[in-house]
Amino acid sequence: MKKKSFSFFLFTVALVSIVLISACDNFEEPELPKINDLSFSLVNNEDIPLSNVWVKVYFADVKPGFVVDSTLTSVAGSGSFKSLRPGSYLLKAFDDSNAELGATEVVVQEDDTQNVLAWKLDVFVENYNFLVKLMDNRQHPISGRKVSFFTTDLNPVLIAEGSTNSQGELTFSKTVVGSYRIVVYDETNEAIFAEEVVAVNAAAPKSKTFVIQKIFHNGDMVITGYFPDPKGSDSPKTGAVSGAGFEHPGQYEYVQLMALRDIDFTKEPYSVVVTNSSIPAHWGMGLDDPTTKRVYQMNFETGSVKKGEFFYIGGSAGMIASYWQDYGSPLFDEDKYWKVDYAAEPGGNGNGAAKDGSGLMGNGSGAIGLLANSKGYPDGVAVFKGTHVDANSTPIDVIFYGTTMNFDLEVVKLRITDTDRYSTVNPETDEDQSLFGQGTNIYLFPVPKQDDGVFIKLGGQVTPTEWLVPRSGTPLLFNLSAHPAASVSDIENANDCTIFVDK
Ligand SMILES: [Ca+2]
Repeated sequence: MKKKSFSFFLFTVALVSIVLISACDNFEEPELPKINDLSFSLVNNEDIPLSNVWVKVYFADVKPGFVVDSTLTSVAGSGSFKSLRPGSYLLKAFDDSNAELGATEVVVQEDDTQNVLAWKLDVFVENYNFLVKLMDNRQHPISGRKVSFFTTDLNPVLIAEGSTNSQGELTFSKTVVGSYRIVVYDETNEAIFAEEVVAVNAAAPKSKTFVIQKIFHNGDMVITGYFPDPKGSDSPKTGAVSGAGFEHPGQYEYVQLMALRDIDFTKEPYSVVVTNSSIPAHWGMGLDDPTTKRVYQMNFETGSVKKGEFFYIGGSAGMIASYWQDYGSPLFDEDKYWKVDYAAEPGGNGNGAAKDGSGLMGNGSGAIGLLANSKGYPDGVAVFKGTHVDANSTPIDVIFYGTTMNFDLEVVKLRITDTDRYSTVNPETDEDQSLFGQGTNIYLFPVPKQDDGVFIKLGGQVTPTEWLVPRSGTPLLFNLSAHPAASVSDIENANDCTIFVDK
């Protein structure tokens, strides 16, 4: 009995198993209802996006009055519905007062990629052409600048963008009433340069002008460095012997410049005037007093320079980094360096006495690192077109170096020009300020540590018309004792040297 029961049990288990297994084999998963998304864009007959429109979706056939879903169009006139079964639907658009603007039938397809609807409605939308104009501070148009129109929401939406044309203009057509943030990009068209929120409506102006301030200069050449205090004697007489028996080939101080166009000095002469630790009356003071050492002029009347090249004017040694003990530094190329025997010869055009014993440019004293922390008076270096410089002459470029403004503006009348650091008009008050020391014209470039042989690289980035990056002044320890391999690369191609941008 027991045995039979057990056999029956086994049989039953086997049978049930077979039934279960076969049931599993035949089981069909019920098909999930297919659901798709429908996205749409809504414009009027002028292709103006219809924003803030309520769009409701209804079943077209069954339950026609039943609202399946609804959405508000974005500022770009777009919207979407999620999770619609394939089939026929009716879309209706309503304005903000719930008046129906129009309707359209749409079939949601099995293939979800088909479910994109471009929908046009015959609706008038008030709109305007909005003009953005970019000009520099000399009223020249600025072309090729990216300008963007954004909404003013917390999450701004880009409405349109483009580049200014040769007139510096960009028109945003079909701009609907609203408030927008206009973004003007910088020269790289990446970073924001300026932005402003404007209202667009019937009463508001339909244009906006941005003035992009540029740092214009007036130079055919600019001052890019100076070596006012070489190690050892600054201004020995040619042939004098010092150090460990070194016979000086000339003097060692010089100014570095960069040409911003090709210039043949035999046809177009220029001049450089420097002041020296003193209170000069004006750049041409030597014409009034030939014995003064407060100014010294050096002329470019020979040779030529090429656009973007560095060149030099200074002591007749023509050495890059003066001397040390019994040997001199490498020389500048002859055609890049204008030699002036400032120890023996009076200044160009009779402007200033020979500088024997006093040096061309003033030195500082004390030190913080490679810079002096004290200098009695600021000194200046100015470039003039032509070789006649008098009290009324205005330079084409000018720098001043020092540690403190210390002179009497009633006595010292050194004219400046518009540069990266000085301005003939006070940018805050619009008052004329044609002299160094007046108004905002108080920028001082650094002074090298005394008698250590420090060159000042002025740096910055310059084009033939403007400073893209203003000059500042970085010291370079530049003497043969510390730097026996001194070369022009150190002051022309290294970090912090002035960069020419030809545009
Ligand atoms: Ca000196």
